[in-house]
Amino acid sequence: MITVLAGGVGAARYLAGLVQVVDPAAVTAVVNTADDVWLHGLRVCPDLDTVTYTLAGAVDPDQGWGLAGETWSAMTALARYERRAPEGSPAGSTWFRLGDHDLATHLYRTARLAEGADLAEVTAEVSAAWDVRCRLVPMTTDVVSTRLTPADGSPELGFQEYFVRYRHAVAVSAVRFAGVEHARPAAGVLDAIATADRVVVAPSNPILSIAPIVAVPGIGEALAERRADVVAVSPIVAGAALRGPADRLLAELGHEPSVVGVARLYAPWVATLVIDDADAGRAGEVEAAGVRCVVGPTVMHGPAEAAALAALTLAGS
Ligand code: FO1
Repeated sequence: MITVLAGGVGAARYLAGLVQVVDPAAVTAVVNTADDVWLHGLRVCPDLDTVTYTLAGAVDPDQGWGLAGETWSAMTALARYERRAPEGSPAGSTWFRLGDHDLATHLYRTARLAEGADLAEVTAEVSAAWDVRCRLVPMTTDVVSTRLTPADGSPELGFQEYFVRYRHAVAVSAVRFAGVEHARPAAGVLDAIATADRVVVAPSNPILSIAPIVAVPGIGEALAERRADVVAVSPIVAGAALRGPADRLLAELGHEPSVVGVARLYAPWVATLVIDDADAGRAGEVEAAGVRCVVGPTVMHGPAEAAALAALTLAGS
């Protein structure tokens, strides 16, 4: 059994590689939900949906999120009302684009949650509807929301405002996960960590995607207990994030934006870090941080490289 801690696009591509080299039924993905957002009365879970659509072979390959061949009629129609919404009302806002077909997922999820189902049940239903054979589990069924403090003193931002509305161009002085102190791991999460042959930390943003999962009370402790079997893939290659703001955020929050910074951050609960060939010269510093270092090709240009990376993370298990 393999358990994977997963954020969005990088994790989804890693998982698509993993299911080429192991039986999908042996894989559990514990997925970040702290970038979830409520829009137009709907619960949107971007990381869960990105993983689902990618494993279903239905994701938009260029964006890495949303559905291939998507249409945008609802967003176009909504824009008519956006112009009429009172000042300060988010009603009708279109800065976060929900495709017509993707909307069906949010309609279904929101309806089931309103009926009293929890997010873990709904996630299982949604992934089954897409014929995904891995088990996808939200990190928690409680509400946890990433909030970012802009360095210029302006008001705190929700994750998607920071990420999408302001295109992560805002310098940040602090990140918190509102509600995490009262959150409980979703059913099956602790067991999946405790019983896995290997736990893999996917190449996801350490601050925005992995830290919220580890911050759920009980999950960080469970990982530390399995430390010897926890392998992470660095999302930082040659000092830069392959996508998104991970490198800038690490620096803004006082961490070195490099494989060494990632190793220091993960060291309490990760025994092995997989770094890219481009960073081979820093393997000694990774090991000096107390983390065994494996060097290899980590950049997933396509399915073949994703499968090879997955095999590298499982080597020796
Ligand atoms: N990312 C964007 O850059 N712009 C969008 O309008 C946008 C909409 C969106 C809708 C559904 C969904 O599942 C993901 C969406 N994303 C969008 C991606 C999302 O912001 C990121 O994948 C994650 O939250 C970061 O992991």
